[in-house]
Amino acid sequence: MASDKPLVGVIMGSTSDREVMRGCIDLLQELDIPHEVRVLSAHRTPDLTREYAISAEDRGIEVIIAGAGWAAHLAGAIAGNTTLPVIGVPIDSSPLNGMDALLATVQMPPGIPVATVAVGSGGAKNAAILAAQILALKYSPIAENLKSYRKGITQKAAQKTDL
Ligand code: RP5
Repeated sequence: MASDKPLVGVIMGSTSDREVMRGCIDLLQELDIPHEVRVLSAHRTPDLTREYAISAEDRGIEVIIAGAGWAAHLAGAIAGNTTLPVIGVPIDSSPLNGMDALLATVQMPPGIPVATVAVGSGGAKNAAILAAQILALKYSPIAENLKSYRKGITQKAAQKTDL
């Protein structure tokens, strides 16, 4: 992209979520989407989380991706404080293997949606692609990168049809 100003805010509840969210960050990089990464927690740093959500739009952020495990209120807490699209990644860091995070992230009350992707690292990657698809409506270089990426995975899958 011509500008390096972050369009996507990637936040996660703990530094321990970093490995799962790595795929998301790598894909944003691969698709050449300017982004920023922060560790924020709905429970441990509620004031900072609210401040991040409230200020994101004015700082030029257009999509927020929030990954959290256990009682994962991070994406919902962000969504309640901004009208930017929020994508939630339920992280499989608890003894319930992310089922708790999935329900906490996806079951938002009417009016405050969180676009929830799959649990764990697959979901983290899809969060980056979904963010790219939202941004591609406005930024043609991102639309082009997305098309090449899709072509790549289609070709790779097609090569694997003979066992
Ligand atoms: C959540 O609690 C975080 O998103 C993380 O998945 C989980 C555990 O955090 P740590 O105790 O490892 O910092 O808030």
